[in-house]
Amino acid sequence: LTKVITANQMALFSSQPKHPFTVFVEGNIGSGKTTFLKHFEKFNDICLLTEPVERWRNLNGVNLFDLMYKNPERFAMPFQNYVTLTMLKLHIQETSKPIKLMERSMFSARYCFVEKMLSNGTLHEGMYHVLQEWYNFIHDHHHVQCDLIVYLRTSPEVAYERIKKRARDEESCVPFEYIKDLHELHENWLIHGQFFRPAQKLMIVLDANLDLENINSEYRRSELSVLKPIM
Ligand code: DGT
Repeated sequence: LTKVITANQMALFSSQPKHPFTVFVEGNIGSGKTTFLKHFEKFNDICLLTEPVERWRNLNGVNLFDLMYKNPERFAMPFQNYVTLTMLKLHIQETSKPIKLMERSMFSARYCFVEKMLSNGTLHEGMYHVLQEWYNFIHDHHHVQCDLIVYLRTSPEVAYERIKKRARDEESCVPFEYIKDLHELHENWLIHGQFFRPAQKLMIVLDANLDLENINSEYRRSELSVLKPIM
């Protein structure tokens, strides 16, 4: 079979950078990742990839996200499995834009959430090891680009207040302790080097405790680094 490629498709293929400059936006729940991504909507050269929460909420009519919070012993494992798949799809998603800005990554799922689930007993050791095997397999067989990490650093108190204020249904049962532990896990991973951190030399840490009125100057502080390929 001969595949006919139109002139437009040819132009698209040749203009696709193989590995766009890729930025992961990381930070605790409630640190303002979504607002950060919105700040960059005005730049045409950026492919913005928000976290697939809506897909976790509706997997053929099943709200896996809610089940993970309400019945973690039973649903943490399938949930993390699905998070891995949906994040991997974003990691390998191609774009013709020179910059790819992603909300979170497979790494925060692995080094923050999965670690937390192991330590609080939600994930049985056996399940944990199955997930590790998947992460190692992906690491060995897929190229996961990362050129820069933007860490939106908050205190757990501020993150918790924001979570309470926005009041997502599924998160109503999240206790302060969970947010505090997730904060420590982000710190251990991103600041203290406990786990592998992609883009070893390039990370910007922003003060994400600032309120909406004052956070813009922090966001602007990151523009030079995020927009580096097109400056
Ligand atoms: P933002 O904009 O910084 O306030 O961020 P959020 O809260 O919109 O996004 P994120 O990724 O911090 O969290 C969304 C929800 O999904 C939150 O309830 C935590 C949960 N979540 C995200 N990734 C994972 C994961 O890998 N495992 C588990 N158990 N939960 C996750």
